[in-house]
Amino acid sequence: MKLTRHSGGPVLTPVKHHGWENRTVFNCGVAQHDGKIILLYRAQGTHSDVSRLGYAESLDGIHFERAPEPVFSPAAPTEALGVEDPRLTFLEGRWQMLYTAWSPGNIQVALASTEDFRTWNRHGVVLPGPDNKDAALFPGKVGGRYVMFHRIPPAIWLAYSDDLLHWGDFQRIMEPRPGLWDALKLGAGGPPIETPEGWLVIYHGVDRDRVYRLGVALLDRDDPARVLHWPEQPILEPEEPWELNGDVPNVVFTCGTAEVGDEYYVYYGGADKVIGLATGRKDQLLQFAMSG
Ligand code: BMA
Repeated sequence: MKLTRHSGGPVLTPVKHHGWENRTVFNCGVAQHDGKIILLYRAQGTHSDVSRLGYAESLDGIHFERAPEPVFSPAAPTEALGVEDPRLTFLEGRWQMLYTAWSPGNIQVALASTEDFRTWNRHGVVLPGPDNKDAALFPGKVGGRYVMFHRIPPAIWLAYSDDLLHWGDFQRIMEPRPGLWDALKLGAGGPPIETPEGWLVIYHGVDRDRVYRLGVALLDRDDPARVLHWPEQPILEPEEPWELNGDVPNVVFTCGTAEVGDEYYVYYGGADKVIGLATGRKDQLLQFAMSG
């Protein structure tokens, strides 16, 4: 099974007259809020490598209106080099955003929360570096605790918490698979999706040629450290010109999925420069996940 690309090409591209997003717009967290699909996306201008987060909203998931200014920018020494790759989960009555906080020599996981995507409570670094990223919160407690994915190279890990701020009980759950397309390193995509069969994870894998592809796995509902199914084939790989060439070549990279009717809408960065959309029937993706 492969995801199907939206036929109109990327749904979001850099804007020439916005200095903060005239070079790249890519990896985006996804929220479904007030009948809209909202993307909080990573953006860079040509004047610096620092990433900020832009806001775009849509009624149909395809045509987006964007805010003229970033809605979240670096505001602490821990994120002096940029705020990157947000993942959004609704918990405790607010949108919780885990993101990569980048500062010299340190890549850490930070948390901020919001009700309106404009005003933020910044909770600071929740997982220290020197190299920890690709963090996403599960959409509910499991066994009475909050759970998150994170990535200490090269594997996907879980961490648990009672209050979203203090994390522990770290568990390494998905390792690179020698000889396959995810042989070098892995990272979770967006929050896992709850299904009757378990937690559906869409993740990225990197091979020795540094090609980024997307794949799926299914985790046990009650003990997500148990990987139940893990097919060998990817569900999306760079093929389009704007996935093969951009700011970083050969990359498809997701931070979130929306559920629209009987389909998943997977939003992803193409070559670290534009945002694409690929969709798949829910039943087919779950069946594929369980085939591995
Ligand atoms: C990863 C992250 C992503 C990026 C990818 C490909 O390490 O930094 O934000 O999309 O590399 O460059």
